[in-house]
Amino acid sequence: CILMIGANGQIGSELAAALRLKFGNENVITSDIREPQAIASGEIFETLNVLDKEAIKALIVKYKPTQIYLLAAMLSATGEKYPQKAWDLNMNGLLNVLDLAVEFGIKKIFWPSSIAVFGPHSPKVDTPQYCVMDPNSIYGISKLAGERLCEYYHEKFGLDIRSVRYPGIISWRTEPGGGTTDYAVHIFFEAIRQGKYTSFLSEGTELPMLYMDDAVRGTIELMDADPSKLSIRSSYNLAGISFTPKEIAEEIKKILPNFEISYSDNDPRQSIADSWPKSINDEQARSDWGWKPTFDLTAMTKDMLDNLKIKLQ
Ligand code: VAH
Repeated sequence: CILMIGANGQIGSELAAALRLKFGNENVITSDIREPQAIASGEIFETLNVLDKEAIKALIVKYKPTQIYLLAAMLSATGEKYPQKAWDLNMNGLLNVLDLAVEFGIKKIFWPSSIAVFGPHSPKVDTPQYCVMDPNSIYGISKLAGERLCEYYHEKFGLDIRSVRYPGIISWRTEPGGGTTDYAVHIFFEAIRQGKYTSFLSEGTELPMLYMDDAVRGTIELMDADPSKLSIRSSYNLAGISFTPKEIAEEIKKILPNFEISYSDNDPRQSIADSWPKSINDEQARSDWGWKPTFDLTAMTKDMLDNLKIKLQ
């Protein structure tokens, strides 16, 4: 079975749903620091603090998982408010899972990295798999260190750990919390709720993004891939669609002509966004395991608004 740690978050909640569909409810044990609003019948949930190594061990002994997905982390914007807590959660949470995976011979591990591992001196356009990486957010620093640990545990202990550098993820089922790319989710919610949105990132701030459906499918494809094909054991670049707040607002106006966007300035998240790439080269993932995104800006915008019209009515 699969043990998922951090299953209530933006990615965890949708990855859990996809894994339940693929493997059955009884084979997906979800966990997070607190109970979710609702647990559907047949779903298995355990409260778990990823910093409590004994508690993780107890769940491994109880359920004997063959795979662990570690999605618990503090994202970039919240991390800048509580850097020590972000480092502790992101690093010691990962180390607990890595050590227990070696101790119990867990077959496969998934751990998400982020385009936040790139920094001011990384190439901004078509950012390659390998390049200068000088992240200056505690979140990015913890993800870069995490990538080094993943590769080390693979080389030294033979751990089959797999990872992708997610761009900003766009989804409608669960609102994200504490990220810099969250504007690109909130804009859709506000477009339906208010017909207008004030962006905390400037109109020309281009960032790499990926629609949740593509992110979930790509993650499962990576986990299903033949390990001999995987040349990267730090974390794979993944690319979807790069756009600016201005461009996404224009796309929304094609469906909601009265939508209005405005911009606030000197938001602390602007400097985080400015340190990140504008677009990502994901050639290695495409050639190693056949990665390919399917949603473009138009398709993503339509899917988001169609679903939010129902969800928010
Ligand atoms: C964040 N959504 O904004 C996350 C992600 C690339 C962005 O890491 O912190």
